[in-house]
Amino acid sequence: PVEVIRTDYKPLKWIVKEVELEFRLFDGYTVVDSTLIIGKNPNAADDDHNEYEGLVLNGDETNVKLLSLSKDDVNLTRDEYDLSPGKLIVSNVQEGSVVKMTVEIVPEDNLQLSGLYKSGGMFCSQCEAEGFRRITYYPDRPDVMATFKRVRIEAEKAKFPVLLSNGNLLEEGDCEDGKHYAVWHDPYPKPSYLFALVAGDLGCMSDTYMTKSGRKVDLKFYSEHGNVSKLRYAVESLKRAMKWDEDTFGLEYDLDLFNVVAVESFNMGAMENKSLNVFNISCVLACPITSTDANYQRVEGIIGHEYFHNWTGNRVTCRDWFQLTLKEGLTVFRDQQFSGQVNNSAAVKRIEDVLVVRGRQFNEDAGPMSHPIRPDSYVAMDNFYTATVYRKGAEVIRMYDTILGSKGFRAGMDLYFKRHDGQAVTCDDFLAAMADANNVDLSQFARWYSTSGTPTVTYSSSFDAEKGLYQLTLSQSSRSDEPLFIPVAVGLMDKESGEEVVSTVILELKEAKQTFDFSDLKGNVVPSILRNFSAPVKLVPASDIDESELAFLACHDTDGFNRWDSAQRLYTCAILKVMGQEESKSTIDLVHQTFGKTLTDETISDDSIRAYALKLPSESTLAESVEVIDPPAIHLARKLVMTMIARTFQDQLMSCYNKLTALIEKDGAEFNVDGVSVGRRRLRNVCLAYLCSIVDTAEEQSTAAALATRHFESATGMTDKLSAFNILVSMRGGGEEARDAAIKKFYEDANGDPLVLDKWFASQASADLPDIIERVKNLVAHPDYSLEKPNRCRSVIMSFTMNEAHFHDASGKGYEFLGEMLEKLDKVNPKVAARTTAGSLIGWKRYGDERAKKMKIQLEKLKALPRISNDLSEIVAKGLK
Ligand code: HT7
Ligand code: ZN
Repeated sequence: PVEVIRTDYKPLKWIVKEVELEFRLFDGYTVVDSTLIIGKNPNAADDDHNEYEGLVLNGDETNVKLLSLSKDDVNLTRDEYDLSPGKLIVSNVQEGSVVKMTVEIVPEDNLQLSGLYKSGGMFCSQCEAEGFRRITYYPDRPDVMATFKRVRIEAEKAKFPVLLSNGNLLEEGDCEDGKHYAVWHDPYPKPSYLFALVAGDLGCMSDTYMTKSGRKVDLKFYSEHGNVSKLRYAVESLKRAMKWDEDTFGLEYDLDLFNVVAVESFNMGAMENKSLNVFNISCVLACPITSTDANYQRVEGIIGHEYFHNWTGNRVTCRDWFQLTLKEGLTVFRDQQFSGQVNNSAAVKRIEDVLVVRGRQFNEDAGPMSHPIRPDSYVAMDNFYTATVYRKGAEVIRMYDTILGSKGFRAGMDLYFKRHDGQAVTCDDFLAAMADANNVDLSQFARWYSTSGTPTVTYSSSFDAEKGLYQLTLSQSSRSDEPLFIPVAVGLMDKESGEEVVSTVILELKEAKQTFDFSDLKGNVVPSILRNFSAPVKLVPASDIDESELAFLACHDTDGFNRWDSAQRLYTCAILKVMGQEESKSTIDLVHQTFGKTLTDETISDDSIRAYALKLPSESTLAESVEVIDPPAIHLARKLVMTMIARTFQDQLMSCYNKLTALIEKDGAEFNVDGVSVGRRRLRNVCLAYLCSIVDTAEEQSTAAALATRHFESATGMTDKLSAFNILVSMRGGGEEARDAAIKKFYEDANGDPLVLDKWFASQASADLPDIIERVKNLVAHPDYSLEKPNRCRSVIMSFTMNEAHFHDASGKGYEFLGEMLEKLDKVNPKVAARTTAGSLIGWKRYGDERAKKMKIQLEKLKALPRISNDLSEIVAKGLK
């Protein structure tokens, strides 16, 4: 495997200016003809030391069979071009040379789902990052932006009535032998990774959107015929996203047609191909019976995300793949803002996003896959579509917004588009636009792009009552040799009254240590630091944590995010003390005070906020707070604290549950995903989880099982049904019968729906049962299980690896099972195998010697596989370092 190094970037000497493609889709194979108009790269100076003189085309020879090649209408013989693994070099090209070729591919055999492949009966493509080279030979890199002048698709009409590609439909018609064709033209030059093709027998939901400058855009959403009605929410989400981007950034859609296609077999969530977005069905289909509120939110967020890429990614793209965060970090930030501003409360959305950063990105950054948001090297680019590039990348963009203010940020965005529309650029170009538009020096801020790891900000304070002076000292430590520019949002709360006396200010922490003064205070204060999670850092006190301050903020903070966060930190203290068998009475008392106040405080108007503030931190979040992770111990301690709280507040929880049930029933049958309805369901389900955690005796088990069963059976939508199911699958003793009945019923109700079956598998793989490994083995032997469907694979294997207490069973059986699965999966879909490994085995160093040894054995076994893929071998090699 070849390692690509960021600083080795060189522009190509020869590029493609225009391209024509013809796809003839046969049963069992596809023929692809291409015509490339070649030009000299204006971005390559004559003295650039290009590696090659000729036209360099990438191609995956294991997937693409070259049938013929010509230059300027003269067939080239084998000695007139250089074909080596991964590359085809055509020499003696000039400005305007015409290179033509014909290749054959077999989409039916393409189980990696990169390039052109089949999902069910339909053809679809996935070209990012380097899939186009699995379709034909081409300069498959993002800095080659060509006009795709004509893309002709020909296929059997009865089986593939819908033929789609990027841009506008130029022509369509019938051919002989029951075939038909369509010709597409995309006026916007684009890199090959944004090319897409779809052919299938699909149903369509159509709508229109009028842009603010009066362009009428046809919106066409395609799926299997039976699922068309489930596209409505995605269509409405798209219209909201189009409007939001116009209102917020002045960005309009630039073609008359926008297509979206739902595909079952897909490696990731969705893909922003120009005017032809392709979506995993899990991110586009939604209906109350099959989708949870979280599913609806995901549809809205990802529809927004892919649409926003039209400007941040497509119109302005990346020069090379090291710049991936340029488009992904920025677009995630944009989709987060969109979701927070449309429908949902901004604080709730912020909590949800920070949970992902802390739960996944911090963990990634603490392990062997740690990398800066702009990585320095890669072997398989697909391994770098990471939480760091996406989520930490979005936090970095958010910091520009925090530092410059929303007006300054908008000015920076405007300048970025003015300078770079139609170009392939770098993260430095983005930073320069932000700096120049605001006339500020952001050179220190640039360190965020090259620094891996999670920085720590330490705080201490003093108060001089006589002077009314409060001094807050912040210091930073990170892997950067020089200090980072960290915006720290701070507010001050009066200790006596609980009122906010200093509202949010942004402190610019630019040195290793800085003291900030707050004067004219009437009394001592409690600081609320890092409000709204203003920087992706760990915040720690210089001395022992003050639990009563946490309880104070959890009850009084006016910043919704920090109020929630303080409660989380307090719960964490309690759980860790229980785990370490330390004296915990005073902490538990504070937890009870906080929980009781949160449950009943009438000033909390949003039930989602209340629900999140009542929930204990997840096991993976708790793992971030310990040196050596012992998952069963974390699991047990969390469970003990949960049950303790549930017993203390059993009556209040039950009455809250009943009150919400009455409100929900009063609303009647109509299903809504507005903030109020979602909040009610969320809070009611949190109450249910607490109530059902009281299961120490057989009698309590049957009581809990009866409550969960009632919830399950009376559920009118998937949110409630799945919440109850997730509880029922772990029932033991007096709850076993209810558990088995629910498993049977959920399966029957699914009636073969793949997204519901995924939930059925995932929930069982996440169960807290002593024989879980045997159960998971049975799940992978189930007739509905398939390694060839990434969603199904994730629902069992990834869910099991996230079932930390059992996956990390001291016997090592969980690791052995995973090792066997990965060996099989790597032969089918190496990209999913690599992702699963990155998310599970490679963090072994943090799990203590005994577990580490056993996890490592599995990595060694994978390393020794005779035909391990590049994708997996990169992760395994990093994991073993
Ligand atoms: N830009 C898209 C990335 C993507 C992808 C990457 C590698 C392999 C398969 C893939 N499918 C989609 C998705 C996005 O961030 O919008
Ligand atoms: Zn994206």
